[in-house]
This record gives sequence, structure tokens and C-alpha cells, in this order.
Amino acid sequence: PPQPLDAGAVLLRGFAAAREQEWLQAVGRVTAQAPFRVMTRPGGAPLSVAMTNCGDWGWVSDAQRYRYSSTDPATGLPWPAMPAFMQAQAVAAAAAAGYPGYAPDACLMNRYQPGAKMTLHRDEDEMDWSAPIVSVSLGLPCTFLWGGPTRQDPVRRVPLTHGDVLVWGGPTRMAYHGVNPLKAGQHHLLGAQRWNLTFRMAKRYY
Ligand code: MD5
Ligand code: FE
Repeated sequence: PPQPLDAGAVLLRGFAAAREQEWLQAVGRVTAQAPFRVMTRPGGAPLSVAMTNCGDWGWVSDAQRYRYSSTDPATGLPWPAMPAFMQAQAVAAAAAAGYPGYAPDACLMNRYQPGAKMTLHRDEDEMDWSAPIVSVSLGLPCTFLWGGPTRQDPVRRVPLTHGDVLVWGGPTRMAYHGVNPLKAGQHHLLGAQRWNLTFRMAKRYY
């Protein structure tokens, strides 16, 4: 049985590795329609991670605020549909972690190149904070930072590698978390990149 990382948070090591080619194909289909792009954060500085989305809702940032949008601000078109394979795999991971009935309506896709990082934050733009988040890591390894309910809580360093899937629910859903700057390297499938796909229930109630 999978090991809990913390109350309600389960790390499924290698869960996505067996079907890596299908993951790559699905991401490729989405990014052909909605390419990875660097968004601006409130205030005006660029994020270091390039992002895109698929599904009914996409997480976007601009100089004003963070929000979920049903359309891609770059084109005004709806985000690409969530590929059935990705949706089914996210539902299977949630079920394996003890969360049946998962129904993600949003997938934020993050592309890290060497040096890109994500500073400590909480995911709080979703309507229902009780719905879990499923996070799939592909490509280069990273050091994930796993904190607690406040920014001041001590942080654990968790190595994440190609194919790892993390399911965050329950009391730790609102924990502070981040990603250390990506180290240079070459992955046999993705080259000098790490992709993280983050499935969420942005609008629907769980
Ligand atoms: C990443 N992305 O590796 C991480 C993985 C993001 C983000 O943090 O917001 O795009 S998702 C890890 C995550 C999500 C939701 C809750 C918690 C962790 N958590 O409670 O620790 O690009
Ligand atoms: Fe996050």
C-alpha cells in the first residue's frame, strides 16, 4: 500500500512511469494547441515556470491577480479539453490514494527549465478546499518543499522523480509547498525539462 507523506497526502512512486509515452503524447497534443508560456505575476515580474492548461478551467496569472479562466488569455479560445487518458489516470491515482469519486475540471501544466523554481505558496484559488489535488512529475528530478499550515512551519525536502504522482487531500491540502530551483541535467525523454501536471477540482464541489 502507498505510504502517506503526511495526513491525507500520499506519494505514489513511479505511478505514471509505466505509461510515460501516453503521458508525453497527451501533453504534446495539449501544448500544440496551447503552448507553454511565461505568465506575469501580480505586480509585474515574470514567473520562472512556463505554464499552460487543459480542461474546463485553467489557472492563470497576470499583472493584476491569479484566477481560473475558461479561456486561454493568449487566444481567447477555450483551453484544450483534458485528454481522456490524463483524466482517467488522475482519477485512478486519487482512488489508489484513498479518494474515490475524483472529478478534476482543471489541469495546470508547469514546465521547469534549469533554474526555474516555485516559491512557497498555498493553492487557494479553488472553490472547494476539501477536494484533493493530484500532481504528476515527468522528466528531470526536483526537490519538492513540503511545509505546514503557516509559512513559518519547518519544510521537508522530498525528492520527486520521473513518474512520481502525489495526491494531496484532507488536512494537508492547504499546506505551504514549493519547488527548489531545477538543477541542470538531461532526461532521456524530456531533455533539460521537468513537467508537472497538477489536476484540480477548481469549480465543482467534491
Ligand atoms: C510542482 N506545483 O511541482 C508543484 C506540484 C502548483 C504547484 O505547487 O501550484 O502548480 S503541485 C503540489 C501541491 C499542490 C497542492 C497542494 C499541495 C501541493 N500541498 O498541499 O502541499 O510544480
Ligand atoms: Fe501549488
